[in-house]
Formats: sequence, C-alpha cells, structure tokens
Amino acid sequence: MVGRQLSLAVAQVGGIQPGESREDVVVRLLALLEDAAARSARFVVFPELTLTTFFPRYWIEELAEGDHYFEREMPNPTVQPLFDRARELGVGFYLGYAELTADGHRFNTSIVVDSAGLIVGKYRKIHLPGHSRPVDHAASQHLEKYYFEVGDLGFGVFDVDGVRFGMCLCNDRRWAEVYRVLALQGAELVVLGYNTPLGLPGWEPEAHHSMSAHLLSLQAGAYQNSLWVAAAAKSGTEDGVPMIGGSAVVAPSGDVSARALGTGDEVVHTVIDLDAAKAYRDEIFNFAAHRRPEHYSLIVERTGRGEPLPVPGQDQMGATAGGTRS
Ligand code: ING
Repeated sequence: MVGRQLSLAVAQVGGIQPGESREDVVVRLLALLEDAAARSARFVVFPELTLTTFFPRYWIEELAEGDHYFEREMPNPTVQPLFDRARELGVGFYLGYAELTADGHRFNTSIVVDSAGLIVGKYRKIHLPGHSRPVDHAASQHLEKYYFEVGDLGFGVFDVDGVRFGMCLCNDRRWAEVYRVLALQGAELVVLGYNTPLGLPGWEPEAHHSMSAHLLSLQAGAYQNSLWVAAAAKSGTEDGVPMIGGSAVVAPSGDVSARALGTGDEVVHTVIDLDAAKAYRDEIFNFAAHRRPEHYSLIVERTGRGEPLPVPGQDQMGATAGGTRS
C-alpha cells in the first residue's frame, strides 16, 4: 500500500568559483530546477550558501568587507528568476544563503518556499563549526564562527504544501539533538544543504571517512526519528579546495533511497512515501510510549563533557575518585 507520496529532488551544485557571479549561479540553479521538474519533482533541495563560493574558507580582516557575499533581502532581483520559474512550474524549494539583516546581523540561513512561491519558513544555522579566527598557516580556513552569529530562530517545523518540513544546515546534521527536536514537532522530512571541505585544519582525521560520517549522520537522524532526510551538497572543488558530494535522500528505515554519483551539478530524484514512517513511529520509535525525558536532563543542562553523575547506591568511580570499592 502506497501512502502519501512526494516527488522530491535534491539538486547537488558543483563548485562555485570565486569569479562566478550570482547571475551565473542562478542560471545553474534554474537548469537544475528544470531538470528536477522534468522528472516530476514537486520540491527541490538546494545546498547551503548556494549563491556564492564557500567564502568562510577566506580570512577577511575587516568583516564588513565580506558583506558582498551576503543577501540583504530575499527574494532579491538576482534570485527572483528562480522564485518566478519555480512558481510557474508549481515546485517548492529549500535554498541556503548568507543573510545580512537590516540591523546588521549576519546568519547562515535557509528558507523553504512553497509551490506558490511563498517563503513559508526560515532557519538560521545554530551549530557553527570551525573557528572565529584563522588557524595558523592553514591554506584553507573554516571561519563560520567569524562570519555568522548563532541562529536565533530555533529549529522550526513548517507546513509546505501539506507536508511537515524541518530544516537545518550542514554541521547541524551531525548533532542528534537537531533531528529529535524537529521530530518532536512532527517533522516528516528534514531538508538541509551542506558544504563539507576535505582536509580542514584540525579535521585531518575526518578526511578519510568524511563520506561515511556524512551518510552515517543522515541515516542515524532519519532512522532514530522515523523521518525522511534530504541533503544537498555544494560539492566538487572550489578555489582549489575539494568538497564531498554524497547528496542523498534517506528513508525512515535509515536506508539511502537515492544518492548522487558525481561531485558536479546533479539532480537526485525519488518519490518518497511519507507514510513509510508510520510503522516505525507506531512501535520501535513510539516516542510517547518509550522516551523517558526524566533521565535525559544532562542533554540540556551540560554543554561540554563533565564528571559522571552519582548512580544511586553505587560507588562507580571509587578507584579514580580515591575511594575504595564497597
Ligand atoms: N561544514 C562542515 C560539516 O559539518 C566540517 C564542517 C567539515 C565538519 C569536516 C567536520 C569535518 O559538514 C559546514 N559548513 O558545516
């Protein structure tokens, strides 16, 4: 029995070189949109920071000198053609971009737009990886903590053409709390974009299993929360820095339903059954029946790693705490 279906596309975008204009990029995004619509897609996921090269790899001494990478309004004349064509095609989409607010705040932002071309929801990235100052002698930096403030909109769930969408951005996908907070609000599908460079300063150990860690994060999030996940990479090589591809759609079972094969511009399309989650939600991940929040307090009370909590009636840290085991 096939349930509520959504014809869904993930639009992977290959490298955007520093010299590419937003107009050049929008032409590429329009081509991906047309391709997705031709395959019957009703929603398209574009990557994080999709309108420019991944500029947090650069150190710019004077922050405001990087503001040309930011959008002051959305939509704006440069991306309006994407909004117009998507509305003509009756296709909704997720888009990531750098947001500069009227009162001077900078965020790594994404929006979901419905099939009528209306912005239904906005999200501002909460888990900002990397550093706020350059790492010495590194050819490429990861300075999201320098360019962006921590998002102030929480993790919202939005009704897009009758489907409950959750949104996040890139590094968020590595944190279990994100999917759980969205799932507790009834999200059926979490959409996200990402830019995952290889060989970043301090992340060298990650490089050799970056694809497996990426997919593991999506699959765990989908499976443990009985929801679909769709993730779009900005991939390929940008300004000499390689970034992983691996754009994918993951089912509530945790299985990868569809996946990009290359690292360039590529549409990944599949028709998802939103009711496939029901079996999991009714039994193994029936949150109301099985979750015990009274035992989870550390998750919201502690930020970093700390000391073990006392276990009632046990001296579990006897030796290391200088005590003696009973
Ligand atoms: N990018 C990366 C990501 O979380 C990163 C940061 C790279 C983390 C490599 C770990 C290893 O996929 C963004 N933009 O968050």
